[in-house]
Amino acid sequence: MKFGVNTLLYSAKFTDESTNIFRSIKDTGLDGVEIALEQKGDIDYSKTLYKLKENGLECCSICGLFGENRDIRGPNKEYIKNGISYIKDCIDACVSLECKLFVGPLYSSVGRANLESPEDKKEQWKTCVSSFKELCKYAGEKEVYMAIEPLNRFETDFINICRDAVNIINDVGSKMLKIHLDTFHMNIEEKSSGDAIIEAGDLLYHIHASENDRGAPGTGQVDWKKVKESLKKIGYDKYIVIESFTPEVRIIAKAASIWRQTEKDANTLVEKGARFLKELFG
Ligand code: LER
Ligand code: MN
Repeated sequence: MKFGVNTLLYSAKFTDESTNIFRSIKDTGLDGVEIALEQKGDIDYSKTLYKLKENGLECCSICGLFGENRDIRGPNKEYIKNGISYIKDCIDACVSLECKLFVGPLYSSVGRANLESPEDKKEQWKTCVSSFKELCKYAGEKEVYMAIEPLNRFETDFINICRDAVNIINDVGSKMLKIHLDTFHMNIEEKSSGDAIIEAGDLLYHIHASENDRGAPGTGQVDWKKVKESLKKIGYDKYIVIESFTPEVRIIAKAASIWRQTEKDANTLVEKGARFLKELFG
């Protein structure tokens, strides 16, 4: 098992200057950084890779940011095109950063949570499967996996539970598509986070560790004991990435509905979370 942190804890937009957080990330004993890439060209990949290596870290994953106009489930054709081209850019970024995994709610834009008719939903599912087929071909050529993250009901109406992710992966039928589970979302949507992890099994390629209040892992109501037992049962040996937010990063605070401080600052949060997770998983 390896541990990392998502850069959204420190800034909304990751830039070349953001690499100055690597030293303190390394000091908390973490192994990797999940870079939230807003768009191609935001960073010099070779400089970032150099800075990661200089600090004894790796890019464990790139996480996608899906605003309203990036949406591969349609029906808006322009949004589908934007979504596909952005995901391909992120896959290219993974290659440049020597990283094998692109993660997040790739299937739709975050915050799109509507009451769709069954017919429209069926059509969107078909469109999404077809977009994923094209993307999986590209991902296969680049040898980068994509792991899709179910989100809670307030952030999407499309893929809320692990079963939904398994279903779309089966329909796409590619080995490049995997599952990414987030303890915050599971805590809201699953009957049991432990059972969801078992259901994902070998398809589970990524975990976001986040409390029920989006604070430091280990300080809230998430059933970490069950999470740990299930991860052990399936032999999970990949990354657990702390994804938390503070009101300091204003744009993300608004997007993730973070209205109050759970810790003094981002560094305290990541230190607490890292200590807890490392102790838990021994
Ligand atoms: C959003 O709630 C989330 O969990 C992120 O990982 C998705 O971008
Ligand atoms: Mn997440």
